[in-house]
Amino acid sequence: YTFSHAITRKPSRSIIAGLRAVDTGTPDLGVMQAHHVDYIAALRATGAEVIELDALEAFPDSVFVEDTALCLPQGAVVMRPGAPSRLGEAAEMAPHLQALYGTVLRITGDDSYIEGGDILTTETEILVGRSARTNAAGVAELTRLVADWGLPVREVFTPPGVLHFKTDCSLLDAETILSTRRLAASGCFAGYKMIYVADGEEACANTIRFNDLVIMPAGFPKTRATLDQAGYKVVEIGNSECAKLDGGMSCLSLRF
Ligand code: CIR
Repeated sequence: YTFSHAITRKPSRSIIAGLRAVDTGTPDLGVMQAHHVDYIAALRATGAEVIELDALEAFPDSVFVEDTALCLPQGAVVMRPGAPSRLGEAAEMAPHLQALYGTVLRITGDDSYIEGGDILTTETEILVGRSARTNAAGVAELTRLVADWGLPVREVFTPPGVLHFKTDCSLLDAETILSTRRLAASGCFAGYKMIYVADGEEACANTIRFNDLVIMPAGFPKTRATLDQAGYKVVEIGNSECAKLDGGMSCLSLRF
C-alpha cells in the first residue's frame, strides 16, 4: 500500500503540559521541533505530500495527531479520544479531513471512547486494542461505521501499563508485524509473520512503515540491526522529547 499523504501538526509551547504516565523530565520544545522537522523530511523523501497544520496551544498533546482520526482509502473516521484534555483535538482535525476526503464519519456516542493510537490496520483487518483510552463502546461504534468498508474490525487488548496498542507494535509490510513480546504474548497476531524488538528496546516498537521507508526512533541498535538484516530501508529519527510524553513515530502523523 502506497501512502500519498500525511498530516502533521507543529508542536505547541504548551507541550510541556503534555500527558505522561511517568514524569521523566520536561520536554524541550526546541529539540522537539528539530526532531519534528527531520520526521517530516523523512515522510516527504518518500514522495508523499505532507500537510503541516499549525500548533494548537490549547491542546498540549495535539502534536500527536494520530489519535484524532482513522484514515483509510475508503474514508476517514474522526475519533473520540478517551483523555479528557484531548477530546477537543478531534474536532480541530475534522475540517482538514473534510477537505481531503469524500467520506468523513465520526464517533459520536457519549459513552464511546477511541484513540487512533489503538488502531492497527493491516491488509486484511482493523485491529483495535481496548486500553485506558479506548473502550468497548468505542470499538463497537467504529465497527458499525466501517461495516461496509471491506475490512473487519477485531477487538484486541492493549496490555496494562501500555498507553496504546500501537505503542507496542507496527505493521512493516503486508504480512509482517514488529512487536514487543509482551503484546504478542496475548496471541493477537496469530497468522502474521513476526519480528520482535530486542529485549530492553520495547520503546522502539512504535515505528512506522511509510512507503519505502521504515521510520524508527533513534537509539535502538539491536532492533535496528534486525530490521537491516530483514532488508528494510530504515531511517532513525530522534524521539527523546516525544518519548517523555509516551509518544513515538506513529503518533506524529495521519498517513493515507
Ligand atoms: C498522550 O498521553 O495522549 C500523549 N502524551 C501521547 C500520545 C501518543 N500517541 C500515540 O501513541 N498514538
